[in-house]
Amino acid sequence: MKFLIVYFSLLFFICGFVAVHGKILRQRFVLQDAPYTRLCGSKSILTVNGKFPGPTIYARVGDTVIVDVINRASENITIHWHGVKQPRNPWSDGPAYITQCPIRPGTNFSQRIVLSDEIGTLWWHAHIEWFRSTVYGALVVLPNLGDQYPFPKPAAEIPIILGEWWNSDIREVLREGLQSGSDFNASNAFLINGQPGDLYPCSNSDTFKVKVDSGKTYLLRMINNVMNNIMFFKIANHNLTVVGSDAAYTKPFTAEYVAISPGQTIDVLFVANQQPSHYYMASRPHNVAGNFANTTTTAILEYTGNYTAPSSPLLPTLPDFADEVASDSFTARLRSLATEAHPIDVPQTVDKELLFTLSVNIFECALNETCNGPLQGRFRTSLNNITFVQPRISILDAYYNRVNGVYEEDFPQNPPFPFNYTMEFVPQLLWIPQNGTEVRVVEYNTSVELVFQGTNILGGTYHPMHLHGYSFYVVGRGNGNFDRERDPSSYNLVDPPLQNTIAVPRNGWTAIRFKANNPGVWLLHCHLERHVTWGMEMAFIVREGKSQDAKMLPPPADMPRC
Ligand SMILES: *[C@@H]1O[C@H](CO)[C@@H](O)[C@H](O)[C@H]1NC(C)=O
Ligand SMILES: *[C@@H]1O[C@H](CO)[C@@H](O)[C@H](O)[C@H]1NC(C)=O
Ligand SMILES: *[C@@H]1O[C@H](CO)[C@@H](O)[C@H](O)[C@H]1NC(C)=O
Ligand SMILES: *[C@@H]1O[C@H](CO)[C@@H](O)[C@H](O)[C@H]1NC(C)=O
Ligand SMILES: *[C@@H]1O[C@H](CO)[C@@H](O)[C@H](O)[C@H]1NC(C)=O
Ligand SMILES: *[C@@H]1O[C@H](CO)[C@@H](O)[C@H](O)[C@H]1NC(C)=O
Ligand SMILES: *[C@@H]1O[C@H](CO)[C@@H](O)[C@H](O)[C@H]1NC(C)=O
Ligand SMILES: *[C@@H]1O[C@H](CO)[C@@H](O)[C@H](O)[C@H]1NC(C)=O
Ligand SMILES: *[C@@H]1O[C@H](CO)[C@@H](O)[C@H](O)[C@H]1NC(C)=O
Ligand SMILES: *[C@@H]1O[C@H](CO)[C@@H](O)[C@H](O)[C@H]1NC(C)=O
Ligand SMILES: *[C@@H]1O[C@H](CO)[C@@H](O)[C@H](O)[C@H]1NC(C)=O
Ligand SMILES: [Cu+2]
Repeated sequence: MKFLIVYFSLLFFICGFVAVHGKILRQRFVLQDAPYTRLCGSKSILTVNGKFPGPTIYARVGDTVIVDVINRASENITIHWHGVKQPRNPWSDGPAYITQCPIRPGTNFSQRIVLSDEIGTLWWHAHIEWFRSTVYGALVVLPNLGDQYPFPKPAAEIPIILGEWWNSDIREVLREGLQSGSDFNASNAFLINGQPGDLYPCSNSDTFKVKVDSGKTYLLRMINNVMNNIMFFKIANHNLTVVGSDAAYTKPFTAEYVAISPGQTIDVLFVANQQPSHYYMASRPHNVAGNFANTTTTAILEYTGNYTAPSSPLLPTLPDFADEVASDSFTARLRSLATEAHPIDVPQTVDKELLFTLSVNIFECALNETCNGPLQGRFRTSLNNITFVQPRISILDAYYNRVNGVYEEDFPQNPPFPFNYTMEFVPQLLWIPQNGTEVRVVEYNTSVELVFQGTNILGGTYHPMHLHGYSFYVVGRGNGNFDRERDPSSYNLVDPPLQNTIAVPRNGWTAIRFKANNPGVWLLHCHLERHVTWGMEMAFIVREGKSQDAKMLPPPADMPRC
């Protein structure tokens, strides 16, 4: 009896303290510079374990993965575990100067990736400068042993990671853009699993190929790590059935193509039910603003068996790059599975209503400088008219250790100056934002509704918004200005999708809800790299609750220092 009590209190202590429910796994990530040849040229890129894309992490629901990140590269680095909520553990989240200082060359940091209810496909990527262009990989969260998928068991699971490739050094692309104030150079190619496919110059041998057996069902775990575009994806002659997104199951729906945001994951099934042959899978950007290359990346689906393959596989017809309806209507079809076995928990009431505008702006050029952005100024971006200025130490460090002067707590709950956000010609007086390192403080357990409102300043575009530390329910979306009187009546509070990244339509709005039950400092940002670079980010500080399991864990001893 005594033994049992000790055992139970020990168990309680362990669970209550580190919240471990599954297994503890361990993995080594060695950051290194590696030479790489692509598209008629060679350059040095930053990689993990010399691989591009980096290693896939496999885990099961509720596991904790300890990743020893060892920086043997020439650059400061941080790694973010995209879509992992990290309950009470913001220390390992990864965004540079938000939750940690960079891991400097020659140093290391053991990060704890604490999974809870995530199930399906997630991923990891560098979260500093533009290094995620080559430092990324998949994080697959399988069901617990003995649990089934809520869809037909696939014969195989195939990761499809979309990427974007520049022939130049990525540091130069970033530096040049920042210096000139103009848009960044367009990329040279898009990639599927690190390969451009054979429609680009010198790329015949650089094509990802998948073998399939006639009649079988396959699961594609799609991840969009493209830097600056939503992507369309399609397989010639094969329909796709969406079954999950952002590590949550969805109500299955069949589509001829997928539209996937940077930061988003989508799990799709397809059946190899066509004439045995070779078929292209293809992906190309959806873009309505900014520099981009209208090019197509391909992979090849090859049926097994004895047949004569065509000299060139069939290429699917993707939606036009400017087709906003094709992109929006796909995103609008996502719904949570919401069954007894996979219930959801949408906040039905709201304690805090927030409205954030998303704008592309300009700064005037300094007198002694030359700028090539709009109106001879510099591109900036903002949330509620504040363009984020990176602090010198991490906000989490400053918050936890009460260091003054690093950030301010005045991030506005509503736009500081309401106007017709989607009007055709926004007066120039409204184009210039304000500098700030501003956070929004939220009390523990608050039920938050956040409405993202696109603006038409400098033309308007879509914004894939990503929140760290949480998944959120996407309860509503629409065109034009959000109307608090009218629009909530059309919310879906029954089976809204649970996402960590959501594309807010151009000149439209999107409403999300989440329960602020994960204390810490959590970044909110657009997942278009050009927009983050120009300042489209802010952080929430979610305060601790009273009970022990509502408090942050203490910082790890090997936390990098600035
Ligand atoms: C990390 O660095 C510390 C200090 O240099 C060293 O003691 C430790 O062995 C390193 N850990 C790993 C996993 O390399
Ligand atoms: C960006 O594009 C310009 C114009 O084509 C070119 O001169 C410049 O070298 C490019 N920069 C990089 C880093 O590729
Ligand atoms: C794909 O779905 C569309 C509409 O749902 C249908 O018209 C078409 O026949 C399907 N194609 C294949 C190859 O199954
Ligand atoms: C974009 O590429 C597609 C496929 O190559 C082509 O059909 C289309 O005309 C291109 N659009 C523009 C505006 O270049
Ligand atoms: C493949 O089919 C051809 C023509 O039908 C036949 O000559 C050949 O023997 C077959 N090969 C195999 C491995 O079955
Ligand atoms: C312009 O002047 C500011 C201060 O007046 C200085 O910080 C900046 O470095 C100067 N820029 C250039 C390009 O000389
Ligand atoms: C806002 O601007 C749009 C586009 O010009 C216009 O259609 C709409 O009527 C305006 N809304 C209001 C409330 O003025
Ligand atoms: C943003 O703030 C700047 C500086 O205060 C102001 O000039 C501008 O009008 C504001 N824009 C909006 C859209 O509120
Ligand atoms: C905003 O801050 C940046 C430094 O991050 C500075 O270069 C710029 O001049 C500031 N602009 C304004 C309008 O305050
Ligand atoms: C959090 O809110 C829920 C109601 O939504 C309540 O049942 C629970 O007790 C609250 N927890 C804490 C720690 O405040
Ligand atoms: C690397 O990070 C450290 C710590 O913040 C900083 O002092 C240093 O300037 C950074 N190095 C570069 C090249 O950005
Ligand atoms: Cu954006």
